[in-house]
Amino acid sequence: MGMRRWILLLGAVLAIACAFGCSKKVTGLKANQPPVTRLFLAGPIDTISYRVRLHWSGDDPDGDVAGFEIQFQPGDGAFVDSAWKRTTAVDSIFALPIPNGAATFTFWVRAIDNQELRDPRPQHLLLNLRNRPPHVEFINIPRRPQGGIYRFLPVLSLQWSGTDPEGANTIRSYHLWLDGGTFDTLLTQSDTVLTLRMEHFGDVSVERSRTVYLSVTDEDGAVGDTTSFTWTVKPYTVGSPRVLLVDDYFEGTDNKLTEQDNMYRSVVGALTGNRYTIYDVQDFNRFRFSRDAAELLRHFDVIVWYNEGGALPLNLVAAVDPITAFLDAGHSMYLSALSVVGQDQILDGNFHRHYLGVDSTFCADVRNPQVPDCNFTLTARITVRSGNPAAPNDSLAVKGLGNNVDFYTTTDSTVKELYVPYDQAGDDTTLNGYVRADHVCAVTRTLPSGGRVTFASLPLYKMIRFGNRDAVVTRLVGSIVQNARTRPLRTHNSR
Ligand SMILES: [Ca+2]
Ligand SMILES: [Ca+2]
Ligand SMILES: [Ca+2]
Repeated sequence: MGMRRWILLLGAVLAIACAFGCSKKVTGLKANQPPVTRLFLAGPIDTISYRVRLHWSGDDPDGDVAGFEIQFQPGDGAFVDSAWKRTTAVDSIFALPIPNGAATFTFWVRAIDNQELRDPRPQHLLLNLRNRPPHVEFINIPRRPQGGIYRFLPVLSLQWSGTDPEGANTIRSYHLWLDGGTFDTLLTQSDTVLTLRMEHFGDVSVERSRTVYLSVTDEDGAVGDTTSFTWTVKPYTVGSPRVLLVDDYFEGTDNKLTEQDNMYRSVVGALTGNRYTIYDVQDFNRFRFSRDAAELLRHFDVIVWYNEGGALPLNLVAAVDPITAFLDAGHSMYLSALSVVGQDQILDGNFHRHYLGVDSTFCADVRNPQVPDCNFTLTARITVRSGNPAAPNDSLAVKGLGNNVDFYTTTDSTVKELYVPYDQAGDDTTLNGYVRADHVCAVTRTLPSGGRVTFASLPLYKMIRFGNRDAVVTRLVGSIVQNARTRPLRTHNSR
C-alpha cells in the first residue's frame, strides 16, 4: 500500500493569525532562527480508528510560521526528504489505508518560517490504527416452495445488506459477478438491489447451474468475505415469434403434469415446432418482483398463460403492469383462468376493462346483482356456443361437470365474443334465469397497439364431449401466435 494513499479528508484551515505566532519579532543582523514545531493528538494514544484527527502548531523566535510540511511513514519509519507535503492547515482528519485489520504509521510534521527555513527537528507521533472489514449478505433470497435448489428463467433480482463495524456509511462499494465471467460490476454503497438481465447470463439456451458472487469493500480498502448464491437457470428457447408458456396451474406438491398441463404443452409445442419457453410456476415459484416480470417479458412476443383451476392465478398480480406494457407495445397474450373475473377479482378494473374486455358491472347472477359471483357449473346439458357464425361446429361441451365458470358481460364494441352460453336442453336448473344472452366466457380483442388478447374464463381442458377440444384450443392460441407472426417484430423495451 503506497503511502501516497493517505487522504487529507478535512483541510480544516484554522489559519488565524495566532496559529502562526502572534507578534512580529524584529529580525536583526543575526542569522534567521528556525521555527519550532509542536504536535498533539486528540484522544488517547492506544489503538485508534483509521480516521484520526491530528493537531499541530509552530512558533518562530524571530519571524512568523508560514506553513508546515507533513508526511506519514509506515511503522515507526523515519521521515523521507522527498515525501514532505506542504500545507497551511494545523488540524486535519486523516483516513489511512488499513485493509488488513491493524497497522502502525508515523506522522511527521515540521514548521516553515517566513524565510522558508524548516524546523531541523521535525515532530513525530506513532499511531496504532485499526480498521475492521465490512460484511455483506444476500437478503430475501429466492426459494423453491417445495425445497431444493431454486430455479428460474435467466432473470433474477438480488438484494443484499452490508454492514461495517465502523458504520454502514463507511462502505465504499460492492462487487457483484456471475461465474463464467458473463457479468461483473462494481456498485456504490447505495446500490443494494440489482436485476440480472438475460444478457448477463451468456448462453441461456440450455439449463445451467449458476453462481453469483458478492463482496464488499469499505472506504479504507478492507474487503469483507465473499458471499454467493447458486441456483439453476432454466433455458430460454424461442422460435419466431418468441412464445412464453406460463403454466400457472398446479395441484398437490409433486408437480405432476395435469390434463391442462399436457393440453397446453401439446398445443403450444405443435404451433411453435417445440420452440417455446416454459415458465412452470409451481416449479420456479412466482415472480418475486414486478421488475423481474418486466425483464422477462422483454424477450417475448407472445404469452400463453393458463390456470384453469379454482385457485387464484396470483402470479398474474406481480406481472400485471409488465403485461400491460407488453400489450401496449403491440404484443399478444392468451389468458385462460377461472378466477380472474368476479368476487375474487385480483386484477384491477382498468386491466379487466381495457385488456380483457370485461365490463366493470360484470354480474352473472341477474337475480342478485349485489353479489358479483360468476361461478357457474356447466353440466352436460349446457353447450358453450361458438360466437363465430362461420364456425358453428366449434361449440364446446363438458363431459361431466365444469365448475367455477365465470360468465360476465362486456359492452366494449371492440371485443369479439368467442364463446357464449347456450342452454341446449332448455331446462337446466343451474343456468336458467342466471346467465343472459349477452354473457360471455371467452373473448378476443385487438388492441389499439396492434397486439391481441384472448381471454377465456372456462375450463377448456374439460370441454371434451364433442371431441373438438384440442382443435378449438389450437385455433384460439394459434390466432394469438399468428397475430404476432404476421406483425413485424419489434424490440419491446420495458425500460
Ligand atoms: Ca525564523
Ligand atoms: Ca471498516
Ligand atoms: Ca402445472
